[in-house]
Amino acid sequence: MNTEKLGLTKFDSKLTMAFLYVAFISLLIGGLMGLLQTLVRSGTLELPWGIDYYQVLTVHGVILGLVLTTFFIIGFQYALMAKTVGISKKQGKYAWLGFWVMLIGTTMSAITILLGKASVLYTFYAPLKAHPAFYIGLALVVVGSWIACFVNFRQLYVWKKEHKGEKSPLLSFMVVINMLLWFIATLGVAATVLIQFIPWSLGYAETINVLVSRTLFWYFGHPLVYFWLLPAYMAWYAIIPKIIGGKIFSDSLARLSFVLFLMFSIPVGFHHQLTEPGIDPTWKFIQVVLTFMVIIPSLLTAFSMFAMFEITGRRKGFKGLFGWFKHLPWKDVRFFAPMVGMLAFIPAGTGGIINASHQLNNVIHNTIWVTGHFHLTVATTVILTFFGISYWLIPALTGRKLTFKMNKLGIIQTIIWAVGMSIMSGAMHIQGLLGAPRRSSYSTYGGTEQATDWIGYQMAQAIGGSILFIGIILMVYIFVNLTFFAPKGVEEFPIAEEESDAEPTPMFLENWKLWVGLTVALILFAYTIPFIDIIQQSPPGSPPFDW
Ligand code: HAS
Ligand code: CU
Repeated sequence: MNTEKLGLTKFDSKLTMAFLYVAFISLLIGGLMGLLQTLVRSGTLELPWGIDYYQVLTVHGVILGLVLTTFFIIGFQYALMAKTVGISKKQGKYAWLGFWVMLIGTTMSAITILLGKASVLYTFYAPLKAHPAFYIGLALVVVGSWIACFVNFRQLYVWKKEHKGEKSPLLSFMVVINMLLWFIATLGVAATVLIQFIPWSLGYAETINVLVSRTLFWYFGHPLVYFWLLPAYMAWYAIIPKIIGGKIFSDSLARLSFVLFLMFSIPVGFHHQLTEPGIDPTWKFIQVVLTFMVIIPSLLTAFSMFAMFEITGRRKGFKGLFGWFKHLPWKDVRFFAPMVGMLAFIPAGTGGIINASHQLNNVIHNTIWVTGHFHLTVATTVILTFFGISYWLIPALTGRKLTFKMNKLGIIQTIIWAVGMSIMSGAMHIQGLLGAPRRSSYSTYGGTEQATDWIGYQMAQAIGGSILFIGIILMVYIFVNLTFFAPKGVEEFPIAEEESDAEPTPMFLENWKLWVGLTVALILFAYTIPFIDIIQQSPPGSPPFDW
């Protein structure tokens, strides 16, 4: 079995593949729901058999935003950890336990949604009420993912004990940062689900404190987006250089940017609640400032990507201002797909900065602009990078080869994705500026002039959505091919090396106590006083709004 040669045992490969199966099945189901939504919203389709628009929207958001991402990320991270620091048999057993807990939880929540008992969207805002099994299922997914956190922490701990005084492999450091971020963030969602939603949905509590639940949700909801982004950054920093024949630009800079993400991702949830009454504007302002701090590590990342591309190109002898750019390996899908993801992140990140600007947020909040924003970030930058990873990871795990034909199909897939998303997300951004709401089914709004302006953009979204669905079918086809049918062979697991003359990475970057301590301090600073305020000043809790 060639995967053994790559430092991945059959056992490790099976583990990661189990997570990837769930991820790609989710892609297919969730993608189909997305297509249905754009068709309904453009007025071209009425859902048959009493299926409700908001039910479809919940499946879409939960299965793509929460299930696909979490499963792909945890599976990918296990492969990175196995490859860089190793995984013991015992750790592997716990990893499987986590997988099953997550899968059982996912299935429970999925059933409630499919039965129409949980059409509450992926943010499950109170007072919309779902069946208790929906919340219990979500709690299980979180608990399962915590098992993954502790397995990853343990893996690095054991490695460190055996390699005293050495710095940890970059990718294992990044995985541990991402899992720390996830663990601290999910405490918020676990608290609201366990203390508020489950008792309330079971009928033990008559009312729910809406503002507390939303605050706890966004305490989790913003770091959630960086939990999606950081695995993509892992590939950008440490894998793409190898694919293009270069070296890691700076190990220290990469670690610093991850540490900054850990510290600044969490105390910023209020930028999703800027229009909400009940939160003191001073604290909203403070969290907006912190949001601008969390932009810095992305700017550091952009800088190191450009530097790495240019240095690699010039080293290969390509001259002129942009010679290095033209000569990047555009025909290698392992590079091309993430690169298109990076390019998309330029407008996507700019949109994020607009959202975070308090005054501008008033213009776009609750409009479909926001939907456009997150389809560029998570559904383009992140997912195209995940596809880019899949082209080498799956064959490396299954002992197969990425053939010329599949590489070409991957390039076509990427182009289809870029075109479909430009149309769909572009139309969403413009329509949002024209005031069109997000999270809403088709309506003519009584034929008002403003709503008439929106319909053309809805059509464009349906066209973009249909193109994207073709992209999804292609990607699932590639997944099946790489898993079951591609010819046997050895596919490289590309991990880049550092520049040989690089300055040594300062050891304080691995001072976990310092970083976790600062993270907790920042969270306490940003949340304690406003949270006390929210609890003390809240209006009476809300009874459920049950469909
Ligand atoms: Fe966001 C809403 C602010 C990034 C996802 N965001 C959302 C929602 C989602 C989401 C899902 O402040 C909706 C939640 C809901 O359902 O209500 N977002 C930001 C900011 C950033 C940001 C400041 N978001 C993301 C990422 C996401 C994501 C990443 C997913 C993965 N977002 C907001 C705000 C809202 C919001 C408000 C609430 C809106 C509202 O009112 O509801 C920043 O992190 C962005 C920083 C990024 C950059 C870009 C750097 C560029 C790079 C690429 C370099 C390219 C290269 C290519 C090297 C500054 C790194 C080379 C090219 C060559 C030509 C060679
Ligand atoms: Cu956010």
